[in-house]
Amino acid sequence: MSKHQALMKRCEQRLEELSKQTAIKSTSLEKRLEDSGISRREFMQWSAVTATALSLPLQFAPMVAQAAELADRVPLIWLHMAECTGCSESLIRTDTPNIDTLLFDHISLEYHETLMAAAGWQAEENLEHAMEAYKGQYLLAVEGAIPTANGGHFLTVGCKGHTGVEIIEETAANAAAIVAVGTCAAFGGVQAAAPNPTGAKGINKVINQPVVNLGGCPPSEKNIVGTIMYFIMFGHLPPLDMYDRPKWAYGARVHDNCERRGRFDAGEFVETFGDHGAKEGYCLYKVGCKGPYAYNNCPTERFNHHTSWPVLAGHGCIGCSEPDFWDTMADFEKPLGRRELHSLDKTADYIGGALLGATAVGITAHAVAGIFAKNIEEVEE
Ligand code: FSX
Ligand code: SF4
Ligand code: F3S
Repeated sequence: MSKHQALMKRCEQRLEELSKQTAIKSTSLEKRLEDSGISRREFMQWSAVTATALSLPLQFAPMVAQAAELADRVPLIWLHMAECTGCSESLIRTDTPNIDTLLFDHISLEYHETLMAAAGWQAEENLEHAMEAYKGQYLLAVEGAIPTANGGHFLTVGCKGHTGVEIIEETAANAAAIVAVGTCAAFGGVQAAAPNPTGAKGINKVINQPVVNLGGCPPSEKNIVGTIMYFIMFGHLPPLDMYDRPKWAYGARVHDNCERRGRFDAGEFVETFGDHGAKEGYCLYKVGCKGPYAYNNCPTERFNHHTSWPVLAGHGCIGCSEPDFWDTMADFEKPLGRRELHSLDKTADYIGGALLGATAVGITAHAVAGIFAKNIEEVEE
């Protein structure tokens, strides 16, 4: 049996198992789509696009559709730790719900502090009930970093005053899979920026279980929903990169798929915001774009229903999907390589150690070739 056939078989078995389970929600996805004016044809198109985004062959499109319909069999517990809630906003804050946001309604969302109506003791009981009723079955999504200093007391949540560390340890213990939504939950994010007084950490530094990291501050709705879809389809986490991010979403650099890449290769750069080059859509490298160091699918998947992404909006990428980006990518509006010469070695160490691993920066523009040659040497060593 080929790998492709084996994967299809695994997906079919998983979907068959799910279809035998009772739906936790009473409204079908079909009804939700109908109520929102989304046709079956549009739904099938979405399934094909989602299969492609997940790096699956197109033959998987009908299974994506079936998995979306069966999402009401999968309980989801979504926790908020130290963060800004931008990750939830990325997914839900929209005028017209699309299929990604509808799917978030359809999945059995048992607990979500921003969205649920319950508060206080009632909320606490809902969480305890969901953890008990769906022991070993629920998908746990966590948004935000975990403060660990001072016994974890920089963050307490709920009327019982449990610390973030305690809540994560307890909820993770019986989760079927754990998703760190956003750079804060994955790597600590801005909360962990130097000198990190609260000892903020990504969740995989707090618990000893596999965690899929969705880098991005915030990650796109596609990366959140796609990861949930993958879990529904296969019952386990997707293939991951060196920072435990799904390869289907974080396998290429922002720079590799950027629509301004031709400008970069031609040596056409914005020199200052608002200049002639900015109006013409020149490359933003010289005003600090960190697309050459960031791994994410922002140029292809975009944000807000595929409307835009940072570079299209006119600002460089700040590398928000990378560990420690707050410290390693600053200044956000200056290139790393344009710092004072005496700091170049340090910069290259940062890039080599924290960001690029063994992958060299493939850069051809004459204007910056010298600066990057130094970085590439360091990276390849
Ligand atoms: Fe962090 Fe998510 Fe940035 Fe905000 O909660 S990844 S600060 S967009 O919202 O965690
Ligand atoms: Fe795009 Fe930034 Fe790369 Fe320029 S440096 S091509 S703006 S990602
Ligand atoms: Fe973040 Fe850069 Fe994408 S800033 S949103 S990784 S373009």
